[in-house]
Amino acid sequence: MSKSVTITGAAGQIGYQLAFRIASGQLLGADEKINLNLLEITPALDALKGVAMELEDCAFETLGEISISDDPNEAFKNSDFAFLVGAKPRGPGMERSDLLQENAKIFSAQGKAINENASSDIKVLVVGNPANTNALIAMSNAPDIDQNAFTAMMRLDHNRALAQLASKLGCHSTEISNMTIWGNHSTTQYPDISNLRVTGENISNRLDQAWVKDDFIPRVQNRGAEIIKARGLSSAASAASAAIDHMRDWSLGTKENDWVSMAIPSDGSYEISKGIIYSFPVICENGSYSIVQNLEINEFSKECMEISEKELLEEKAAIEHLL
Ligand code: NAX
Repeated sequence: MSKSVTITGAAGQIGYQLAFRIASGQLLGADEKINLNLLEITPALDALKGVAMELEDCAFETLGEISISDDPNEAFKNSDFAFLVGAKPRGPGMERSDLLQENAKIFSAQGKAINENASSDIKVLVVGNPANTNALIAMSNAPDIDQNAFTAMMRLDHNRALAQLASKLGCHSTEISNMTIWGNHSTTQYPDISNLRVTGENISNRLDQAWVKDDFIPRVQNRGAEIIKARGLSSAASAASAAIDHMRDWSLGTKENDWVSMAIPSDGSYEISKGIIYSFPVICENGSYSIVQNLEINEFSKECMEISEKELLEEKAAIEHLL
């Protein structure tokens, strides 16, 4: 058996990490052959050729064929998994609405190409920002594909939260479970510790609430900027790692007694408006995800969840004409 994996923006920072980790079997394990379809814009095709040459030079046991292209119709042909990483970055003097419009063009074309060419049970993860709204645009342009196939990445935020908590609590991140990030992949996201467990025990009441509100939440919300300040470049290896975590768990299932955060089409759960791609706590089983229901939402959480919902509704309004 082999699976076809498409990576867009494959010559970029995240793409360069992602392609090698996927090709080496870190997405689906050592028994599954991976064919890689790499998409770039025309001026980056030479660089992409170099990436393909390096992939060949790794002689990975799990890597089948590699194809490179600047044509989305080719790159999404029979695709089983699509990582939509390539996006237009914010240029000098560019307003947020311009950024939304520019990316809307890219993601509507890619949505159409997925609709026409991909495997009917493709799984799509949008990483390129503004990720949630880009996912909404791609989904709206792919009417023949199940809407739930379109997701956006919150796993980096989820993992960042686990790392901060592990450091505060003096434990390993794998001992922490039931963390949730609600909302948009932006600074309005809400990292929610209300259900947090350490080695199975609920400890949310034991965390200093001032630390949670004044330190932890803003730190997770602004971790991207902190990395840029330190590294001079935005997060890349951690973003690629989170993208693999997202797809792997979606395909192979989440850990028992735990959940993960994924931005998915809202079905109205927790009174979040339908028609936006919003991050919820989800459990994955047999290749699909479901929202964890009946969690208690206190006043503070409700307020934070609504702020991020409002931002996503505003983003949607700015590109409504393209849906
Ligand atoms: P880079 O600028 O290094 O790479 C992007 C690549 O995409 C470039 O090689 C570019 O040529 C290509 N590209 C642009 N338009 C394309 C198109 N229409 N088709 C195919 N390829 C195209 O950026 P990188 O650091 O890799 O980041 C990629 C995206 O991820 C950015 O939008 C970034 O903001 C976003 N991020 C999202 C995160 C998330 O958690 N959702 C976290 C990390 C990252 O910041």
